[in-house]
Amino acid sequence: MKTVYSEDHRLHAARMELIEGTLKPAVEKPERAEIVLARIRETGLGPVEPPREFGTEPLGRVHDARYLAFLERAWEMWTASGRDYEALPLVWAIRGLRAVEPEAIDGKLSYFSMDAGTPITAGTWAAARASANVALTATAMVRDGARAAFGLCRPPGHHAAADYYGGYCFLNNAAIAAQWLRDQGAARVSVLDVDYHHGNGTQAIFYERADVQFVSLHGDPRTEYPFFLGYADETGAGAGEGYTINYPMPFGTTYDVWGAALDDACGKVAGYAPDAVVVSLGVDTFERDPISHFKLTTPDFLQIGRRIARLGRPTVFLMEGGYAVEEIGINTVNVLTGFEEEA
Ligand code: OKP
Ligand code: ZN
Repeated sequence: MKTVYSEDHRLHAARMELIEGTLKPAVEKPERAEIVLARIRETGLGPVEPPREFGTEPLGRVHDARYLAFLERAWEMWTASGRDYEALPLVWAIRGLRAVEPEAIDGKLSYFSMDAGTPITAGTWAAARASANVALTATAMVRDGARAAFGLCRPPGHHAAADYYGGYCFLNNAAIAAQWLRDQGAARVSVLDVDYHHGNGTQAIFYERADVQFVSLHGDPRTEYPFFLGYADETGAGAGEGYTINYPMPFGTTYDVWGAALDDACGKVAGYAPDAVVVSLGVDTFERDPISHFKLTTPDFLQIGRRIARLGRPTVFLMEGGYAVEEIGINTVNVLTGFEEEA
């Protein structure tokens, strides 16, 4: 299958990230995408192509205009107020406080974010735009008849909602892709999120809709980020009732349990009969991922690809997380080659 890749992801390179109470070198770093790209070239998975420019219209179909305006100007406002290091928020409109957009950039960072672990840098907006174009270009390949395509997105997207960023995500690439497919005439689209973390942003965007199904396998939010979404009793609301399906699993989960959940999830996708499937492909379920707690092994990732292929649907794979830099290439490409073997 073809891969879509842009070097512009390098424009987003945070030095430090607030994690576990300390500033540490960022784990969501450019090497991640470069190692996946190197593995694609090494295995001969298929051609690597640059993204096309889709403009801001497809972003506005998913994200609020005020949020996009904030993202575009955040760095400029941050540096205009005298700072030249990465921007982080520090206070949130928790219960009882007023959720109104402040004037000052420090307040805006808080208003439009969900955590303090997602730095904004000089190139964040450009990199996030390129990442969305990567997703859309891969999606257009599938719309045009390809069985599958891989968007090597960075930064990732699934924690970003209509009007907030977080979890290393700014624009929700999978949601933008799914919405674009709908706007291109697909009747139903499934988003299958296999990243270790719950895709809270994608869920929130489609929660009250029946035209995009959201199915996610992830670390139980009782004990894992993003903590405040991803429970099994979240099943959609209103017209969307029944179209969100969550499989939270405990620390230590191995492929016997995870693969059974994937099998069940694929049954739900097949029952929905989507015109296309968007896979939020995180490989942070890997046993040696530095920030995660599942125990999938390198060969397990081949099985994931094979199972998804058996859905027999046009499929867009979009890169989300995965931080074991040594193995991220082999594990990601294993999903894609597993898919191709079975397709
Ligand atoms: C992004 B993606 C772990 C801190 C986690 C945020 C994780 C974002 C993951 N102790 N901080 O879903 O891979
Ligand atoms: Zn993740």
